[in-house]
Amino acid sequence: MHKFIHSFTVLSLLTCGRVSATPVNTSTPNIIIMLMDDMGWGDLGVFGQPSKETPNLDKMAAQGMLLPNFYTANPLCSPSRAALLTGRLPVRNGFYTTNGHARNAYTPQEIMGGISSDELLLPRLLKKKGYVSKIVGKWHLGHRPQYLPLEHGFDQWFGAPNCHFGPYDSSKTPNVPVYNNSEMVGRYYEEVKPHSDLPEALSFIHQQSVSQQPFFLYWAPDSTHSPVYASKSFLGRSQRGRVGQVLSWLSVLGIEQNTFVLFTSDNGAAVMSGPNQSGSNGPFLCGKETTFEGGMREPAVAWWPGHIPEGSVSFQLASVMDLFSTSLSLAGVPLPDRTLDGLDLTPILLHSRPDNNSSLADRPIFYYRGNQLMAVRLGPYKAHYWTWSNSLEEFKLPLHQEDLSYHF
Ligand SMILES: [Ca+2]
Repeated sequence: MHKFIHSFTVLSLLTCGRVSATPVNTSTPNIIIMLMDDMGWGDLGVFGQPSKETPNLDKMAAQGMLLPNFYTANPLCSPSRAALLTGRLPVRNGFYTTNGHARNAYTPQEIMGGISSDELLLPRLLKKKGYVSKIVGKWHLGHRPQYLPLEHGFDQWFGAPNCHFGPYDSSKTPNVPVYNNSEMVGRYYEEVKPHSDLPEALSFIHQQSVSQQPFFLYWAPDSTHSPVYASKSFLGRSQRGRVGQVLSWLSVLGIEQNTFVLFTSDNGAAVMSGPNQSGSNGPFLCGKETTFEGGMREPAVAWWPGHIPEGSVSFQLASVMDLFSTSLSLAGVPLPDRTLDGLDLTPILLHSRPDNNSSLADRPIFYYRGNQLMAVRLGPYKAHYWTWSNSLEEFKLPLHQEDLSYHF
């Protein structure tokens, strides 16, 4: 109950104007990565989709930088998230599968494995500069105790190891557990509703603002992943508001000029769940699970008032893996001594000088599924080496067998 009272207080402050300003400390700016789930490139109004209304994201882009050529490292949740947090391709960090040619790694609720303990995740490295890190939302890098977020550098966690699948009514498939740090506090649809993450994020930001410790918030709500619901306050309305509430909260606390925010998605819209349970990939072909543009190209907006030029657009080829190196650069933490696939985007984000950095201008984007290199993009060109489609034998399988082949 205490948590909900505190969350209510935090939300109430949003309407009460600015509170005391925290001194700007750009040497260790706060870092917020907003990672949506299965949101497509075409789901943002700012990209021209006429049937989408995303006023807060459009405003975020107007105040920051739009990145139309931003990519994931894999068109499925788990390997994409592993790549973001390690700065490495799934074939390098080990989060991939080879069973089923060019299928994707994925962590269903009954999986035994998870992210390797040999991998260095972003929050662990940020700790070198005193950052306090919290993940709010979906983890999806393994649900066994040794794979959970607090074992890999996060200080706090509120969320679930998997999607909000269900609701289930069978004891054979119970609903997904939800954790507060290392303690399970309930299950989706039973004790916890899928839309419970925002107060946790706002409360964490407030706590860190008061303590004046730099923070890393990895906000990974999975509300845009099917099954899709609308909470009562948004039912029947197309306009969302949660991103706007986070940004407004930074302004209320007076830390907006000391907080770097990057909004993106883990993979393209799941057009196979359409039309009612899927987003839009705009003009791009196919979607989630594929290495066509609809599966790999993600909406992306960078925001840092006073540092990122307002209303700017960069066509730099960029990747979720760049968020690893970029965050370390912003925090002043040296890159770890290992092969990384992400690049430091700060020359693009902070100065808009892509022509001055040839290493960024010439970088390729690799499209993998499993350990199969499917395609490469370099500059305006994309080469497809291999594509995947269902076999005739698979189409003949009963539906439940087809689902199993998808998972593994
Ligand atoms: Ca996803």
